[in-house]
Amino acid sequence: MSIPFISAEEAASYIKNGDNVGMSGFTASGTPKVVTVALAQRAKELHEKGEPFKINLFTGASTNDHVDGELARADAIGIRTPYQSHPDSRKLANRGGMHYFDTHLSHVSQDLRYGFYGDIDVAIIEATEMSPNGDIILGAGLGMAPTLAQMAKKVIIEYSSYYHTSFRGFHDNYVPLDPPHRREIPIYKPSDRIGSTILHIDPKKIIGVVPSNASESIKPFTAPDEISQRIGDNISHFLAEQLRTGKMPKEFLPLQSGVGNVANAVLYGLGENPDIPQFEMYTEVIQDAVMHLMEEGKCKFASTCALTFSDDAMLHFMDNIDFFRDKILMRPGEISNHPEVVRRLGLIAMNTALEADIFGNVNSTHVLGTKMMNGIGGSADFCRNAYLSIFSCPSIQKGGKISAIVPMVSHVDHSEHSVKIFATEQGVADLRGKDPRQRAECIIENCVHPMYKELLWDYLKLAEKTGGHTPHHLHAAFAFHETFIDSGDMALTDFSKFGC
Ligand code: 0RQ
Repeated sequence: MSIPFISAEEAASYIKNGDNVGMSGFTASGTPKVVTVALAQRAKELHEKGEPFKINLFTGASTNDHVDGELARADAIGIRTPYQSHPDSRKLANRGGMHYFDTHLSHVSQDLRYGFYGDIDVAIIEATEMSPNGDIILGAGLGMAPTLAQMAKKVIIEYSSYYHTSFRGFHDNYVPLDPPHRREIPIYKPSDRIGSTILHIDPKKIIGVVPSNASESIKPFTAPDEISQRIGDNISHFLAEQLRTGKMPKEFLPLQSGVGNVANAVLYGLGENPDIPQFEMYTEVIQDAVMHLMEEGKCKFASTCALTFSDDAMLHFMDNIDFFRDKILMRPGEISNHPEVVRRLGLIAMNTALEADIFGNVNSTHVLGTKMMNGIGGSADFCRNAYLSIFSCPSIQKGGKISAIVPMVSHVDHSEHSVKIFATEQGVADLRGKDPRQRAECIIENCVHPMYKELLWDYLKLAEKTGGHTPHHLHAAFAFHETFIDSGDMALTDFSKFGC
């Protein structure tokens, strides 16, 4: 059966108002890059004629400007899940212009198969190789592609010729059976392959193939700043201490690391610490740092959902692809983040907070409790089930007008029950085995910026007057946030008006 080449505009014309559209990829990597631009244009033209046009958008994680950016600017998104990080999409969510529900990345494929969100009308899947019988080789990120290939009623292939060497052999396509037939996910070490290098799509469902030559458009990471470096050093010293004191197996354990500059700096910190042995990763994204650590021999293997390399790093990867062939496996997000595997392998999970409270509850998503930043992503898939869950962030933001440690978080993503270690550039709080009062003392002493230490001791004293197992003074618990809203500076908080 021959599958026709079609234009991006023709492909977009098959997508109808209200369709559930699923897309391959995870972060910018492996996501569509041309059909979505034509789709946004179609939406704008229909809107100009007064006709409604919005799709419901399901992806593996965040995407790129070609997906979230273009479609948000065209006001063409009805429902959005599970994660976004584009400024235009963030704005749309925060003004209530789309129904964004932020959910665990490991859940979304199975929730689709369970029928929670209806059918997938159209899937757009990036392929880097393809045969007429519908066998494809995916690109730099899988996301939900295997589930979409099974479920979608119609499929559009974006055929990328950007990569000059083959990705064949890097993917591990696998879809678990659903309850009550689910079996164990048979991954016992990060390098275990359980699925197929090829993704098969029924050729009868494929509407057409759209050529593309676009890169992932990922900007280079900035060199780690001093604060990120100090956070990285604090975490690597802490982990070396865990090894020395036998709280971690001497072989060390696989690492998971979130995205962003702090996460990149933490990995560099681990790479440079001579007391940290060679390690493996079981994670959802690998960034530039991991590629360098592999070349230096520090990182032996990485299981991931995507290669989130900057464009320059991706070219370097492609030029040296044979070196990486036995060191990287890309899996669907459902498997890269699977709680069963995370618990079995005993991961060291390292993720980032926007704010934490003195008891160790973490807010990773909502600025001042209301404004969505990105979403929970895969952070909870890992942190809840890890051997050691570490959260970190700079102790202050906006030149000190915001303390990242507050009396009570304004939104909870990761509760005190899941957060074992908290780190800032000031130091590390080991919360294991501590009751709420001890946790508060440990966090204030080790992690809070000197500008805010006395204020938080004052709050704890005030809260002690109310008592309880977790001491809080509910009238004063959001005084930091309220002071910031009123005056633009949390440091001006005055607890004396509450009787401190
Ligand atoms: O603002 O952009 O105006 O400078 O928030 O802060 O310190 O640069 O942090 O880029 O590492 O992102 C939690 C958002 C951290 C991210 C979060 C302001 C700050 C700055 C960004 P500017 P930083 P990062 C794997 C795992 C959840 C998902 C996850 C995230 C901007 O790590 O989305 O973990 N995590 N996924 O000034 C007000 C505060 C603030 C604040 C920071 N307390 N109040 N503003 N900012 N703290 C990835 C996947 O799942 C794919």
